[in-house]
Formats: sequence, structure tokens, C-alpha cells
Amino acid sequence: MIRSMKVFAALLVVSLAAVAIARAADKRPNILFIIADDQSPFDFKTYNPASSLETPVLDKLAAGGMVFDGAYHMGSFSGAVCSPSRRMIMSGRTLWHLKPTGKKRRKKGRKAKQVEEPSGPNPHRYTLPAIFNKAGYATMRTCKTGNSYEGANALFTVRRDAMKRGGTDSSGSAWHADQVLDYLAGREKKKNPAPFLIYFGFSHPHDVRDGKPALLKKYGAVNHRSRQELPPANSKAPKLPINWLPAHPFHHGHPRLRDEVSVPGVWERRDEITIRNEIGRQFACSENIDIQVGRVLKKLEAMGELDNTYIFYTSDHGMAIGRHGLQGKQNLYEHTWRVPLFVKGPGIKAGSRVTGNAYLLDVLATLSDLAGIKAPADNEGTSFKPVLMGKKDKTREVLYGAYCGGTKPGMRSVKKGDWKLIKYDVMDGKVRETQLFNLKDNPHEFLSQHQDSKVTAQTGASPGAKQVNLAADPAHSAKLKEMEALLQSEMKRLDDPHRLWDQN
Ligand SMILES: [Ca+2]
Repeated sequence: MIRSMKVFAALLVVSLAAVAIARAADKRPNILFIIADDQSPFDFKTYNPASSLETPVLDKLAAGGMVFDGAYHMGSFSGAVCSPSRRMIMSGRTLWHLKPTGKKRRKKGRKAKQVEEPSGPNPHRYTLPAIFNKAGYATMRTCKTGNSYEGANALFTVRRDAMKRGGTDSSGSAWHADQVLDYLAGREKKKNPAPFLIYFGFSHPHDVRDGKPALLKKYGAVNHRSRQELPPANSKAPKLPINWLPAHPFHHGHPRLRDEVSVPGVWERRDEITIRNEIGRQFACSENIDIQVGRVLKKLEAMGELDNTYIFYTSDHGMAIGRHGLQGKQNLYEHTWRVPLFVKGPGIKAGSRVTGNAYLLDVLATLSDLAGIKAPADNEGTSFKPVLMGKKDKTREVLYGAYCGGTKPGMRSVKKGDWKLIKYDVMDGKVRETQLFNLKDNPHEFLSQHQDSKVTAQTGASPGAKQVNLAADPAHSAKLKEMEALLQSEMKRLDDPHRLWDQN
């Protein structure tokens, strides 16, 4: 009897201690991670003051926290750039270390693809939801379906995924916000003390960019359906991007690529009316995302949770829509390689702006760091919490990018300081091109084609003589050589399985 009372007392002490730990853990920060689908940083006024997109909520979020000028996704070996990008976010793995799936490996006569989930027992134990669940966080997710990391997505305790790319509240972005609001209302009712990780994803502005009527009207656009006719010209439509071209100067390397030839509303057209209408649709969808984010932030404020929440806003990758004569997300120009990234939360100085040099694959390490959770064993990302806390300006010096979803070995980029190299080795050796840019002098990556008077008459741009590809300029031959060597060393370091025509 005495012995069992002693055991009971001991158990009581242990459980009281557990409650005390849980209470202490209540103070851990919440995380609201917001991710758009296919959105260039240059759509936002924060990155491009000439843009006509209005996003007052996100502008306020950016102004109340930190803006990253150098946030990138590492690339893709598939036309579905979303897929590896989202896998990198969930796993913190670098591009070429995303593990092949057991299922695909077993398929006869097919080579293993460097995509999908890892195989073996309990394969998703190191992913974002798994480690936050384990640490006692309440995890919730809403996002589009498909082209993502199913094994990880399924681990969120509450999951409300659906493809919502329509022009109404029930078929568009409002639906995703409704899921978060509903979840927060439930949390309020249950008085759930655990901090939350909410992965708040949108299916927009990804094509088909069907906007809501009032917003389409505002941006002078229509949900264009006819392949035979142009949409109506409208002076209210957003201006052409400053680095628009009627065609890319050489083949992008991915024949019959869906995003370049068959996106409804654009197809193979790059004319001014089509592109301006399409950007109007993109902006209508993006302003709607802004409105929906606003609804959720208002709710968090009403619940008294806002001040203890880190809010991230980003996209899985950027987008061309007419820039450089391209339409899709399968290129390594800044408009597409980069992503928007705004972060607000405890300890982050309002109005701060950094280079950052962060990858989306750093998100796992960063969120873990902010929550006081040890980053998982196979994470390869670097926490950018020190950047958020104002202790440093950037996470790394060199950035590497790849696109090889089409012909191999594909495109590669490397960036260090103001200098950026892009190389194209595509179409079975028929296209071998090198571009060298100084992004400080030439932030829009103008090419000689951008100086054509017919082009400048439409874009209103006036590129200087030196705002071109500098790869052939003898004045920069030493820099070119340095960047070529840097690219090759990054390819080697990151286990890129390919080499370009002029590499060892
Ligand atoms: Ca995407």
C-alpha cells in the first residue's frame, strides 16, 4: 500500500512537471507559413515600384518585418517546378538529394527519377509536419493538390487540400482562407494551448488565372478562352514588363513545354495585348490572395495570437509571363529563379531589408530554429534566423540554380555578389549559350534584343549600352572565368549529375 502510494506520488510529480513543461511550451511562437503558387517577386511593388499590383496587406506585412531581396528556389529537374520546390521546403534537402521513390524505382525498364518521396520504413519522419508534430505543435495545412510531397503533406494533423483556381469564393483563394479561419475558430473553441504551425497555401495565381470579376475589371483583364481571337485591348491592363520580348532569342531547351505553348489564355502568343491581359489576370488573382491573407491576419489579431506569430510570405518559384519572351517558370532569370519573401514576427525589426541569399530549402531549418526544435538529421538547409534577428545580412555567398526538365544537361546559374552566370546546354548540343550579368548595373537582365527600338517602343525601357549580356565582352573575361569555375564547383558540391559542354 505504502509502496503504491509512493509510486502514485512519484507519478503525480512527473505529470505535474509535464504540465509545467507544456505550459512553458505554450509560449513558443506560432508559425503561419503562407505560400503562393507561381508568383514573381517583381509582381509586387515592394520589389518593383512600377508594378500596378495592389497588395496593401502584404505591403504592410513586409513593412512590419523583413524583406528578402535574395530569396531563391534551387531549381528543378522536371517541368513541374512546383514539385521539387515543395519537396525541398518540406524536407530541407538540396535539389539533387531529393530521394527517389520506391514505387518508381520498382517500375521495370524505367530509370529511377530523382523525385518523389524517400523509400524505406517511416520515410517522412524528417519532414516539416513530422518534426513539428513530434515537438507538440498543432499542425494544419491547406493548399493545392498535386505536384507536391504527398508523404509529408499527409502528416499535418489537420489537412484541407483542394485545387482552387476558380473565379469565385468557393472555387478560388477564399476557400483556402476559409479553411484556416475555420481551423482557428475550432482552436479558439477548444482553447488549444499548443502553438500552431499553419501551412497556408494558395492554388493561385497559377494558371488558369481565372480572377474574380471585380478584380479582373480593376486590372482591365478578362478570363480569355478563345485561341483564335485576342482578348480585348484595355488601357487599364498592367503595362508590359520592362524586360518583355516578343520571343526569347534562342530555344529555351524544352520542346513542347506546356507552360510555353499551351497555357489557356496565352498559348504561343507573346503579343502585347495577350501578355497585358494575362498579367491583369495574374494581378487579379494576386490581389485576391492579399485580401484572403488579410482575413486570416485579422482573425489572429482578434484572437490575440498575432504578436506571438511568425508570418512568412513566399511563393514556390517565380514566373515569366512575357519577360524575356518567356511565359513559364522553366528558366533561371531573376523573375523566375527568385521568390518573394517577407517575414514578420517577434524580434524582427520592422522595415528591415536584406540580401539574405536564402533558399526555400532553408525554411525547414529556419522554422525549426524559431520554434526551438532541433533541425532533422538529414536537413541540408541553413537557418536564416540570424538574418531575421539582424545578426547578419545573408546566409551564404554563392547561389546555385538548375533547370533541366527538358533536354539535358539543361540550364544552370550561379550568383555571387552582383555577378550572375547562366548557361544553356540544350537541344542536343544545338543551343549552347552563356550569359553574364552584373545585376547591380543590369537588374532586369536586359539582352541586346531589349535595345531594339521596336521593343523599347512597347516596353518604354531605355537600357544603357552596357546593360546587356557581358559574356562576350573582353573587359569581363576574368570575371567570366571566375564564375564558370564557381558554377562547376557548385555543381560538384551539390552532386549535380550533369556537366555542360565546356566543363571537365
Ligand atoms: Ca508552382
